[in-house]
Amino acid sequence: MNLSELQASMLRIRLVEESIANKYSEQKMRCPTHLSIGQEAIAVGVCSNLTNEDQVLSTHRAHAHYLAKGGCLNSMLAEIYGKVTGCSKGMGGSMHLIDKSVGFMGSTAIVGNTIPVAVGLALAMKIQEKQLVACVFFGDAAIEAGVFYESVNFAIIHKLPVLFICENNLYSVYSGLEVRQPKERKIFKMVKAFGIETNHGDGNNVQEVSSYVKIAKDKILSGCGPQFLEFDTYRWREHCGPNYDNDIGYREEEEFLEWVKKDPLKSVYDNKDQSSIKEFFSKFNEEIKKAHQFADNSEFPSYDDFQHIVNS
Ligand SMILES: Cc1ncc(C[n+]2csc(CCOP(=O)(O)OP(=O)(O)O)c2C)c(N)n1
Ligand SMILES: [Mg+2]
Repeated sequence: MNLSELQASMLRIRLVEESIANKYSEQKMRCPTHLSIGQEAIAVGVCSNLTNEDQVLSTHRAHAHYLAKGGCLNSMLAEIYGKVTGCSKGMGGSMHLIDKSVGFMGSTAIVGNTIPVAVGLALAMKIQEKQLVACVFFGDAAIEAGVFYESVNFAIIHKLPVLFICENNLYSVYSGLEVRQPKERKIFKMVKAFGIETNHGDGNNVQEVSSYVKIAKDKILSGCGPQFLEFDTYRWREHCGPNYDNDIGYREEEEFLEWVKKDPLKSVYDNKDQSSIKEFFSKFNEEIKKAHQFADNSEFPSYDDFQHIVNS
């Protein structure tokens, strides 16, 4: 992807998430919703290097990953509206997205939970001698879960084709890294000590993310084993929900404003009046409006739909 394609993909994700935030108070979307506004460059920079057959796993904050991998927007919004046309038949909500047709293998609410699943998928790829990569996104808090260590260790020992992507947005809900980990610790350095190649970059610079991922993916496919990348970024809105929450005391407005200056979409918003960029805004806004209408007009799952899932 060239720069304008990367920017367009980030803008589409931003506008989708802003539409969710703007419409959330209508009370038609009733599931918890974790927005990744401000973090779009990692999803797009990573997924722009993946093929349809490469597989991706994600977290509770999954919208950007799902969309960047090519997941169907109608099915995502219908899922958030709890409708049967949703990607999990309306029974999973925002945190349980899946679109296997594009290699988006799922997201779950339990922190760290999808890391071993990615390792398992990579083991299958290796056994079947496929030239593919399994990529798993997780936050800075997931490295505090025991399963992270077991999974990375297994992937190293078996030289599995896994790309571990740590989105370090400095917080786990309301707890900053400074109250969770020793001050001097750098995540990518600690993980390197396990015996895996790691790297660290600016997660708000889509081209930088993309170039680190390209190198890491080439290494995986040439048989060097798993790779771990940590990218710095910042979540703009509250941990869960559509609002800003800088007033509640766990982080400072100044810190937030510093990160807003580093908006991954800065160049797009700075040129918003240019006709080519205006076209992107209107095209995506139209698509998003229709997707909300699709979700709103769809049916809720029936008891039979539920029984079908339970029994299948
Ligand atoms: C095993 C487990 N522990 C706690 C929670 C509650 N919880 C949900 S999201 C979250 C924070 C996750 O932080 P991070 O992994 O850094 O992702 P971010 O929300 O910052 O994107 C926590 C603690 C959970 N879902 N699962
Ligand atoms: Mg975090």
